[in-house]
Amino acid sequence: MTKQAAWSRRKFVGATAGILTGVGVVGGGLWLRGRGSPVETGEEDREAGANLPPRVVGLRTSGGNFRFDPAGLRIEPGTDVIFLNMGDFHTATAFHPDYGHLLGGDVPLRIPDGAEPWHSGMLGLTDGTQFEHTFTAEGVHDYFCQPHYGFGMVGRIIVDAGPNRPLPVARPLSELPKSAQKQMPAVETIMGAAGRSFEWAARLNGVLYLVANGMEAGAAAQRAVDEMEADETLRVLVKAAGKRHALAAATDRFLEGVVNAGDYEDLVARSDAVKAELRANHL
Ligand SMILES: [Cu+2]
Repeated sequence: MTKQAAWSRRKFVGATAGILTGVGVVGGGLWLRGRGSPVETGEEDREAGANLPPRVVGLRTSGGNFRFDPAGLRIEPGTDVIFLNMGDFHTATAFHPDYGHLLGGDVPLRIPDGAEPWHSGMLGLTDGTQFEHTFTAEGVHDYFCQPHYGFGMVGRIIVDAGPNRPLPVARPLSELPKSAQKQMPAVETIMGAAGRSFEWAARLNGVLYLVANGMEAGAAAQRAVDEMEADETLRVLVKAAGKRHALAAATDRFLEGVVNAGDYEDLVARSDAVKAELRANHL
């Protein structure tokens, strides 16, 4: 199931109100964990997730470096993922033999048997700036960017049906070029502690996405990313994932800032303040 996502101003307002509620739950859970209290269950994680911003994978170009941001993501069955072009021209395309023509040869199958393949089209050139796909099949879904495959622009989304299921198995990396092997996150990375930082990166992109779509559609996403130095924000947050209580607190304030910001300049100022605080705490 594939559709173009369009957020109206009204949806934006509703969604940001939801963010505030969701963050209270998640932030509280993380604080408890930081203090050595019982770890929240996957169920609670899922309930909290319902109120969070959408998961958005950025398609990025920075200094000759082409990448999906985040490169890995763990989701539950039925999750919509938005692929958002944040500069240059990119695609998000499943590794599936149907798309062999896009790479001038054979493309190996690297999504689960029977899963629906997807191809965004050329975002930023012919098919708009964003593409949405609903992931239903359990397992490892590998994908690539057509124009930047040679630079190793690949990503991995794992659909995980819960803690009682076996660890997902990826197809061998040896069938991919070296550059792609280097950028593909390991299953263990996505399923382990680092997966949490991928999740936050996708949610934070989701915030930027909502803000951008609330202001003006399309090109505003690029402006939001540029002006808020999202790259730096994400890097700092990912690095902070080892200190989760601080990460949760900072993220709470960042998202509160999004909800309460008077205008775009105010939002940027609030974002800068959170980043400065993270830096001051050596995160
Ligand atoms: Cu690309």
